[in-house]
Amino acid sequence: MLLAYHFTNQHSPFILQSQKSIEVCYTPAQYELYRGGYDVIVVIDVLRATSAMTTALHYGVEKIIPVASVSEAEAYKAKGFTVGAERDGQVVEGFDFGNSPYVYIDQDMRGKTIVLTTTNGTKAIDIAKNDGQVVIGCLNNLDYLCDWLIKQHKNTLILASGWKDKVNLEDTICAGAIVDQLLDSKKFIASEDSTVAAKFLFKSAQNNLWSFLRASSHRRRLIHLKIQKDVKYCLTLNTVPCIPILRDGALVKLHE
Ligand code: 3SL
Repeated sequence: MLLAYHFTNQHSPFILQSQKSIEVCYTPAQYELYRGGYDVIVVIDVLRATSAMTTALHYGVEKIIPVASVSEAEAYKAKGFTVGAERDGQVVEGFDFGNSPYVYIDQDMRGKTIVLTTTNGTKAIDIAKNDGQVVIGCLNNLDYLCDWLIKQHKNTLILASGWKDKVNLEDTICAGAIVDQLLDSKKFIASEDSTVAAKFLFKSAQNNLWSFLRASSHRRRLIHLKIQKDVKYCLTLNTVPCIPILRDGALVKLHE
């Protein structure tokens, strides 16, 4: 508790009754430790799922139905839906597209409903979908999302998608950037070490974000697939003023 107060409220010795929690869960594998008690769950998968979803809705896709498995995606495809599927960074054979944000920039997908399954991002959405209001975060919508979260002022969990249940650098840094803004507002408090560590990592990285993120293991994986353009896009801050929100099983653009 002492750490929490010191960490969050350096100018006041009191934790305000009205402060809400902001915490970070590093991977879907740790989610059971956090389940319950959060009103808002921010799912992030910077490379590339949540960056692609945010871009899709910003560029006019009407709805994204996220599904956890390739077999669910196949069932939608059989019904005539436009379906994207990615595993290990690559488009799954037989599907229309994978996980590149440029799909939605380069093609006109306005007004469409699409179905999407990805290695980690849609799995994270799936495990959290019944536990609170799920919204989507990434570096592309960072400030816009933080402003909205501060306005909501609710107990908030950031669920990083990681890589196959392991921690990853880009999601942790993005989580730390969100924590930093929410704590700065003085309306939130953090007490878990995962949250403190994410913020410290972001603080160490913030003036040299690109070099830090160059060390990310998933960036190296994606570079082998020759999609540097996607990586650069996903690691760029505040380019997309859009918050995807999960409503009735589909992600739609939040209209304030
Ligand atoms: O893990 C995911 O959901 C994807 O973002 C992975 S990839 O960026 O398409 O490789």
